[in-house]
Amino acid sequence: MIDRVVVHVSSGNGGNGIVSGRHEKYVPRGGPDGGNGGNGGDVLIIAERNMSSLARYHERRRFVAGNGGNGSGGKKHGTRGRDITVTVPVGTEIWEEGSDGRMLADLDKDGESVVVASGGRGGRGNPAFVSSTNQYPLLSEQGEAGASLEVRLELKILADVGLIGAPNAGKSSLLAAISRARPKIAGYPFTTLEPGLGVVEHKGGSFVVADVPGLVEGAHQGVGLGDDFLRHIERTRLLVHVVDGSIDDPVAEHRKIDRELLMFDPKLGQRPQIVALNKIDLEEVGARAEVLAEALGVGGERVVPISALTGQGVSVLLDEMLEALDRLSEAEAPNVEVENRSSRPPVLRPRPVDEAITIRKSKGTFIVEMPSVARIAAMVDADNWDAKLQFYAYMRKTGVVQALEAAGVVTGSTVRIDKMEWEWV
Ligand SMILES: Nc1nc2c(ncn2[C@@H]2O[C@H](COP(=O)(O)OP(=O)(O)OP(=O)(O)O)[C@@H](O)[C@H]2O)c(=O)[nH]1
Ligand SMILES: [Mg+2]
Repeated sequence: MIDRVVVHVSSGNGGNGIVSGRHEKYVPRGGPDGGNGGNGGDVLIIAERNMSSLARYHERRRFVAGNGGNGSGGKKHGTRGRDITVTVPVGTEIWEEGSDGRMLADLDKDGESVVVASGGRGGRGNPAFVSSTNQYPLLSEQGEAGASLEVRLELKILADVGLIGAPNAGKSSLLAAISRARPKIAGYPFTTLEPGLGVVEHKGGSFVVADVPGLVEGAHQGVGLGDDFLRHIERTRLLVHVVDGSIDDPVAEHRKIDRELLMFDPKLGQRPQIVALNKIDLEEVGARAEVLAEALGVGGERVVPISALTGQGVSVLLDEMLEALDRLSEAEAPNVEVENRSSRPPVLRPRPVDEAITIRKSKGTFIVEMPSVARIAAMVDADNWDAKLQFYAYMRKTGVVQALEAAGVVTGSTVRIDKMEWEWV
């Protein structure tokens, strides 16, 4: 089973750099002092081993990081935008949504992360434009826009908990009681033909439970529905053995099934197990529940009397399941990993592309497409002749003027960069 969800992520815009500290005779040490804009926040996705499904993202699908603050005078830089971290289970693949979307990352280690949307860089303030020929720049840079994209998260779900038990014991009823799964439930054996999964959310934790067809004597040799589905529970970490309290000898039945497991795979026989003594809502079961629980627990297993039908005892069972899984996670986590948590795997960051100058001609207007220059154009004070002259010099330095001339710009042509439009002289 694959859990799949598409989320929308947006990184923050960079703040603007500003022009400040103009050269005026009465300002002491009045050099350029416009602050840089702060970088926009990133959206990161990080793998976390205590998560087991993407269930929460079926409800919350938009993740927007914060914008960087604008710079201000006195070389005060803008604040950095707030990052947003999306946690996913270990094993989640991150894809760019769309027909030709590529895989951005395969987060298969705890703590591994990827930046799916980098925050826009903050624009530089005017001190960055100081050169030997220009001591008092009137240019600054607009913050880079953040990125917006749709990202598909995909997780192959492995169940944490396997529900086992004899046919008709109430395994599917229990799955229905604790998750949103809606398996077929009926009063005859072998109602369940295929394993089904449900995601359980309980007290802030979440885990995946697999419901499998009932087990009978000889199952390990293919009796009943065969042993195919047993493979599904081989990879679970915890078993919940559902025992029907209303049959003649629940204790013998429980033992019989444990033996089957052991014969199918000795490792399954050693898997931690919680016994759910089911159907205690029935009078005859309720009356002997205590005696049965004691007999079922002689091997040291936890026994929780429940009714999958009325919900009685189910929350106690969930507490026990969550606790057992937490204990297992602790035991499974190798010590080195804990020690190394501060030196997490490196953050994967998509490489920025190199920039080219593109000149487009539309209805007689020459349109310059070059983001780095456009960001400066966006900040030019159109009423300030000196600033415009400086911008022209900057365009010459970056090769824009040459590119425009090569494209056929002549005196009188209209040129546009970003919002700025003027007549070529
Ligand atoms: N009274 C009572 N009946 C229950 C309870 N849990 C399940 N049942 C009934 O027991 C029957 C079998 O339930 P299922 O949930 O289909 O049992 P199962 O273990 O999934 O059965 P298979 O899929 O055939 O192995 C149904 O008639 C249920 O309504 C319970 O707590 N109390
Ligand atoms: Mg069933």
